[in-house]
Amino acid sequence: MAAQEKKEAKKVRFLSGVQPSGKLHLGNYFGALRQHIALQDEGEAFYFIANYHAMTTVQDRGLLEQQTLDVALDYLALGLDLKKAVFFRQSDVPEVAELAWVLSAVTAKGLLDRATSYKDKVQRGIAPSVGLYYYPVLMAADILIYRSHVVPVGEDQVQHIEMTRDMAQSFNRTYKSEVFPVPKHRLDVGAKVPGLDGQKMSKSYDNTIEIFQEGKALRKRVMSIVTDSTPLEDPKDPDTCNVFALFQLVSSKEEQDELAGMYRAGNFGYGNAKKMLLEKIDETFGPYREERKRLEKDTGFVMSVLAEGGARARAEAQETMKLVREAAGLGQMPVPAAELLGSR
Ligand code: AQP
Repeated sequence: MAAQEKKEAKKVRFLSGVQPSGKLHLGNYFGALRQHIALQDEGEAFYFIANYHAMTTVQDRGLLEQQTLDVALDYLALGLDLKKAVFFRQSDVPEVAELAWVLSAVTAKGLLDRATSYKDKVQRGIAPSVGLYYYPVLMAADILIYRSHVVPVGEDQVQHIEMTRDMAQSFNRTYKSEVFPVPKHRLDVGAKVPGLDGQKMSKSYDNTIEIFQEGKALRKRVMSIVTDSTPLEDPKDPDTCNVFALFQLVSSKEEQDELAGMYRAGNFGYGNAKKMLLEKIDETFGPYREERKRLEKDTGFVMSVLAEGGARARAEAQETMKLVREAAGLGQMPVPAAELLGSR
């Protein structure tokens, strides 16, 4: 790449987040985290732990704190480089809630009514709170407050990015400004990873294989992947099998061709395919497990990383909010109350 092109590429800003709503799983990894970590070398990367979002389902203080720490440990163990990426907790940038309100005023209710993720979640029994309904507006604020260009996500989030584009354009149009770039989504190969039951792998569906599960617990999960009832001796179709879909994420093209051949030849049971999958999962994530265990003993370090990332992210967010306030006629950013009162 020529020096000038490299300089241009550096200007792209990536932003993404993951909810601390449970243990991260292969869907989160292959849909999101893997590309987050790869993209830290391609531009400016901002990644956050979406603890405000998780409040719609996690309403226990200790659990939210623990799961937030777990997400941080996962990212760091998997190779997030703090010299390259800004990594922080969503709640360390409270300005994002202010921007969500501003955006809600220029967003048609009908846009949110069309959100399929909200409908799916409610159908699955998650309480239909105002917060859950409002999720796409807060997510748009998460993206726009850093004036991000590209949002690396899994397929389930694409509709929310489309909504973010609408909200950015609506704000710019309403206030005759160009405060927000209109961001795009980015998908990886694992854009829709199936769970044990063949539906989208999801923390809230109890159908996950966790990234850092190992030993007996991992084996139990892999062995419980749902397959059809084709008899052992009959040929099988790899393209409709959940085990094969997951195997494709952790293996080479040659290994996939070999396993597909075994399926089609018959006299090969799903149990054997599951064992091969288990081996590949161990091979893929084994090297990161030791690093995670090491970091678990140093949570002070992890918390300090988040605090520093939060300060860097907040500085950026406050710059955007100055522009937003000016464009919308909301006045200047308020001086901290203690500072103001102290000077009287
Ligand atoms: N099955 C999946 N395949 C591909 N990508 C996925 N992602 C989630 N599941 C899959 C991507 O992971 C990122 C973080 O997701 P999230 O935690 O913010 O929320 P989510 O999409 O709602 O993930 P879950 O696991 O389904 O969480 P719950 O059950 O709490 O709602 C996103 O980029 C997402 O696309």
